[in-house]
Amino acid sequence: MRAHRSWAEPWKIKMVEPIRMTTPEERNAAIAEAGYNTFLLRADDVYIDLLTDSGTSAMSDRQWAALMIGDEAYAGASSFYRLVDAVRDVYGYQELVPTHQGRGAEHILSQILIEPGDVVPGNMYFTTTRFHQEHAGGRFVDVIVDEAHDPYSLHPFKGNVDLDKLAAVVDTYGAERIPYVSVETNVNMAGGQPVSLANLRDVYDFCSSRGILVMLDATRALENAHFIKERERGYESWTIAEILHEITRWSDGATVSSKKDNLVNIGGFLALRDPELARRARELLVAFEGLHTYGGMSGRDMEALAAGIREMVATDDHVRARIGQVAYLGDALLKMGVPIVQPVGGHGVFIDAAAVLDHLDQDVFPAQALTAEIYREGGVRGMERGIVSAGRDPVSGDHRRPRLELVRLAIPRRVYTQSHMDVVAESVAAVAERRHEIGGLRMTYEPESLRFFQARFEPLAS
Ligand code: P61
Repeated sequence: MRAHRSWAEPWKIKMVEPIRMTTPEERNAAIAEAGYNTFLLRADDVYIDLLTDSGTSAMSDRQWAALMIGDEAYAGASSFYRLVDAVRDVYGYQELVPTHQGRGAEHILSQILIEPGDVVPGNMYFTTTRFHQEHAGGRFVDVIVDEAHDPYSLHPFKGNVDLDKLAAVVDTYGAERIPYVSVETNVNMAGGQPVSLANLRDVYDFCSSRGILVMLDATRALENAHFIKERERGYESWTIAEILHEITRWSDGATVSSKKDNLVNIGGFLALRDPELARRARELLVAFEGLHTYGGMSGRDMEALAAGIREMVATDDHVRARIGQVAYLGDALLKMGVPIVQPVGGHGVFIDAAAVLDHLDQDVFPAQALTAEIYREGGVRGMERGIVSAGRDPVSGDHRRPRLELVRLAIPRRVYTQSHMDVVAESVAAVAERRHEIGGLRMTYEPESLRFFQARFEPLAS
């Protein structure tokens, strides 16, 4: 029998950034000061920062070198054209509309396509995506498969669109009220769960025959491609680059936050096939983001982004190691008996806060409380992904009550080591052990939209 062989990252570390462990007293003070919201902590008070995988990746030496050749011309910078080429080669879209980050692209897309009263079906909401759809006068309707709402369903493609649900939405509202279907790759709020190629093809066939566009949120399409290679029959021997092309093939365009797969700290884009749609997008772009050849990024940002896009598909080992690290943390937590969303997704591990704190009602924000407690325990910063993130229904004004009440530990790319993951797992397990001592929270300040970013809380008197 062949001995087990470990994998390792296809890079070595050239530069380090010191981090500091704080004392329990410092952390108690910091989290109280932050209103029990990890978004409001100072990064200096955090030991291992798993708040997000967005804009937190480590760039490669090639990307840093690319920064130096950034062309800062206001119009027509050579860096822009290098970015256009990278997006065409790697994603296969001809029309590039650069934006400062993902939500800039969502804003432009929503404004050019959505009319007041329209309905936008999608495979689970994402906070900023839904905000921009509603801001444009539309309404988001969830058409993801039921399994996505079940933390323990082992369905290999929990990001899939349920075609029956989609057909029912089209029957109810009519195709003319549906400007596009929004399909997210590696669905963030479901736990980083992939969509299969078969499903993408079916959705595209269904929509194109009814004159409905399909717009991908391709923010984590690379990570989705990895799961297709691992789980979908017929693609085992395809390269990640080939699978990525196949993903985007079944769409009319995409919004991308380049702060994730693309390995940069800032940037994003809207990519389209239709030149006329792109023309309309550029008209808005110059008002909201910047000129159509930079859209909110500097020349050096675009240069590093073009390099990041090529680098992410240069070797399949990159994404394998990235997701391998996420799986490592997931396995460690499972071994310690911590309930997490399964299968473990692409960009982080999602703890089932409803199960850990099953003595708390959803109205006292169990995931928010658990996130704060994980920080207090060992300086590890995660993020609430439950009732606080879901916000209120704009019509009824009530809390939306998602079935998933989660704490997300998102892993930045190429930043932390396996030992950091061990420390995180031990720290979370220690919190889970004293779960009965953990009480709920009361919201003391609630912003009107995207409340989770800046809301404040205090512990309920026990
Ligand atoms: C994140 F708490 N994600 O996961 P922008 N689409 C998708 C995203 O994941 C995404 C954007 C669009 C973040 C940052 C963040 O509720 C939150 O470049 C699938 O951030 O504008 C961003 O891209 C938006 C954290 C965003 C949140 C919204 O951590």
